[in-house]
Amino acid sequence: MRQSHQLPLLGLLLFSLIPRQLCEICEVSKNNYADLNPLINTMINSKYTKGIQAANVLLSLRLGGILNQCQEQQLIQQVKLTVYYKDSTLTSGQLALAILALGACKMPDETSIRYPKLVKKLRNKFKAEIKNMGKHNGNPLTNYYQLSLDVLALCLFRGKFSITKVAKIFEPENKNFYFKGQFSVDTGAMAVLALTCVKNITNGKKKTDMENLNNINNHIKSLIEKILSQKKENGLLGNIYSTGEAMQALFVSSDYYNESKWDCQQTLDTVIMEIHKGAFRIPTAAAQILPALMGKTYLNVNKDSPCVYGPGDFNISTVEPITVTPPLSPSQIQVNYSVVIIKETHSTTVSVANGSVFLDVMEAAQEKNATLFSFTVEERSWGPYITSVQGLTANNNNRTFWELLNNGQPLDQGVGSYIVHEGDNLEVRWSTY
Ligand code: CBY
Repeated sequence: MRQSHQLPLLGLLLFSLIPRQLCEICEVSKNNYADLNPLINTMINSKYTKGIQAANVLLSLRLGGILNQCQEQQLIQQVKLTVYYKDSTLTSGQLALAILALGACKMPDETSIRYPKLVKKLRNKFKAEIKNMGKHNGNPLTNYYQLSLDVLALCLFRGKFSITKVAKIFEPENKNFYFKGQFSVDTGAMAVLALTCVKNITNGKKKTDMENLNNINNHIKSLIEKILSQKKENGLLGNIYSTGEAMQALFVSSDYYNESKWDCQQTLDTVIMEIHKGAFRIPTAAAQILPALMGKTYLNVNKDSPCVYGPGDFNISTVEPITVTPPLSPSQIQVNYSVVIIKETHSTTVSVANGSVFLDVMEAAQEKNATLFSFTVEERSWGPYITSVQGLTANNNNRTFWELLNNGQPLDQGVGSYIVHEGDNLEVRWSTY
């Protein structure tokens, strides 16, 4: 009799001792905020936060409540300059990101940002994306990651857009969710955030709204399934660089999957390990992972909610970010490099200093033979991006790009960050995505 009374109590005690492994939002606990310092240092101290990169960084640090007002002012100034002076050259997603960053929260004496004007500009850029899809076989000017940022910003800042059109564009089987047949977790995650915002502001009173809501719900469910199907054994979602945004998507859509399908803590532990290995040395990479680690998502952007200022729990050093690269030994290494255009291959072997990146190899090859190995490069938010080789230029209208490979495998880093090793077989290949 007494025993049967004790059993439920024992059960309760055991249950409370089980660590909460499965959760809707898991985040780094305040005691462990030191784990985030490398990310914050990379963002705050980077001399390389140029142009629109500052928007990524500002958005992230504001969501985390990490900046002090002086640091915030500096970044805001940089974003404003980019928006006002580079306006016509900004892509739709870059403008969307700038709006999200500027309006992430409300500063005590905020007056000067004219959101309606910015939002109208974004609407026009979004329209141009759709128009391009009509003209060029369903291919937008940029890509679906940026169209998702557009819809997210339009939705959060009360811009006009057609919900019916959004429901139609973001059909999960659309080719723009895939690169070379592989589902893009980054793109899917951003689309889930955008669609969730649209869902939240749509009331199902009218019949068309009901239909749209139904479609949007189905899209979110299917995108979440696709994201979870890209979960790796160590808990990463897609690769290390898509995991932060995928976590955000999973946070806001916990009604759409069974909690046994995702062990958030495992994902978090792997990401923390990667932080210490130096995986997030690019400011944009650090900016994209941080919000999720602090339990925040881009849906927390709210231009009417007061900004939170730090540093509270952070101990930010003003010294340079620690570089984890081993001290460069003066020795040279040999690597093979090829340019592949359909069936034509041009190869060479070059010698570069130990610790060099892919771009150094391309430069060395170009110096050896400017006809075969000439190339052009453009600065993007993740660093240098190869736009043309041998005068042949990548083009979004026909989904062509210069793919980077080593030993036949596509790289998950760009030319400015992939560190080459002795004997690598590097390749830039004319490809379609
Ligand atoms: N941002 C964007 O518009 C980019 C969106 C994005 C989905 C992005 C990844 C994800 C992100 N979080 O930002 C993206 N890449 C796209 C859309 C593209 C295509 C660009 C053309 C277009 N339609 O807009 C394309 C051509 C398919 C592409 N990425 C190519 C490449 C290769 C670049 C090679 C080159 N020519 O220089 C490369 C290196 C893959 C390869 N092996 O060739 C590549 N991308 C990589 C590795 C990445 C990751 C970068 C990781 C890193 N550490 O540098 C990426 C985060 C990203 C940037 N691409 Co793309 C994806 C990942 O690995 N998780 C919005 C804007 C406002 O900033």
